[in-house]
Amino acid sequence: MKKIPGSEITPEHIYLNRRQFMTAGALSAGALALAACGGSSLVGGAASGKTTQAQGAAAPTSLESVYGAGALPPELAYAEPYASSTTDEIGDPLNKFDEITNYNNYYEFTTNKEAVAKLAQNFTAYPWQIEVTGLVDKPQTIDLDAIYKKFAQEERIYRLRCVEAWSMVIPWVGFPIAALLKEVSPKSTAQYVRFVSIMRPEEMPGQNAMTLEWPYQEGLRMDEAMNPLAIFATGMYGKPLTNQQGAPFRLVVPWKYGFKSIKGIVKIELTDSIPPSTWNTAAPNEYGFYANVNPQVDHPRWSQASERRIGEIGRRETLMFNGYEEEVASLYTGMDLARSY
Ligand SMILES: Nc1nc2c(c(=O)[nH]1)N[C@H]1C(S)=C(S)[C@@H](COP(=O)(O)O)O[C@H]1N2
Ligand SMILES: [Mo]
Repeated sequence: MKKIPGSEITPEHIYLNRRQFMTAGALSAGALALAACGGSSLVGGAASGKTTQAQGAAAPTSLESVYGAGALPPELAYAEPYASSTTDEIGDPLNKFDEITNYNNYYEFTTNKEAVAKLAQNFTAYPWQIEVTGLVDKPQTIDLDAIYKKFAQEERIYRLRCVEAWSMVIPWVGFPIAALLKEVSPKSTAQYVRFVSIMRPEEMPGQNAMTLEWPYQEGLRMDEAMNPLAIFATGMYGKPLTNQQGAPFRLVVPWKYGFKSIKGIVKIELTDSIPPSTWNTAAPNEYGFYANVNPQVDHPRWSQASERRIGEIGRRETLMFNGYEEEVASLYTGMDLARSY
């Protein structure tokens, strides 16, 4: 057995202990000062531009300049990429910061994975607001600053498995979807959660092409969204998300194919009917609503039995539910996984 029991995963390997973050924050204080002076590329995406303005004696940290002073817990304010571990909970090494930020699927910019980073450089990710609406008692539009103040950000090291059969191990920073949903008091009639990405063709050249229907949309069943593994990510390696990763706010659902992990979310709607999802709409015979990682159910055009881990030679076997079977299999009891692809 490669895997450790799920009961051990949560407290010891997935949740980042606040203390560890604080220790690392203290260690990287020197590096942070250097980054502010050099305007270095250590801070990616939207953050790097603002770093230059942050020079001088009373300069805010790069993260404060992005999120507003005090918006982010100080222990998360790293200049250097930081993760609490060098591997995930089954011993797979983390992908490098540069690998994760230079090989991306974000069709709003381009279908060329290696060109997303550059095209996304000038995207305006801050300020940002998210509308939470639909079958809830307390609909609201939440500012990103408020999200940082309200929800403790924690590290989650997850495998990301794209339906195209490549994968990475990524140390996200974020918080459970369940925490945000609780805040808006879902009505008992709410059965699904719909997520909608930003529509901004003037900054997203790919939206001027008809590659997909815009804006990008995704959905989860309510119980899937409430599962503790499902998170909203706001950062990675202890830094804010880069634009190419879907800054400033995206979904990460590690047991499902990557296309479910929608980027640049501006709207969350609770509904009583199954929400449309972009890839399912584009090719319903190839991409289902569930999209659970399953090595036994092939894509019509390729095998899903194995995958190419970015940075490695050769292939790895794909794990059922991407290795999170113990945590999520019970969500699908009685369902035909081959049909509910
Ligand atoms: N809005 C939006 N979200 C998206 C996509 C996209 O094109 N647009 N691509 C998806 C796909 S196919 C994958 S594999 C992951 C990739 O995330 P990464 O680039 O951070 O690795 O984002 C998903 N989220
Ligand atoms: Mo993907």
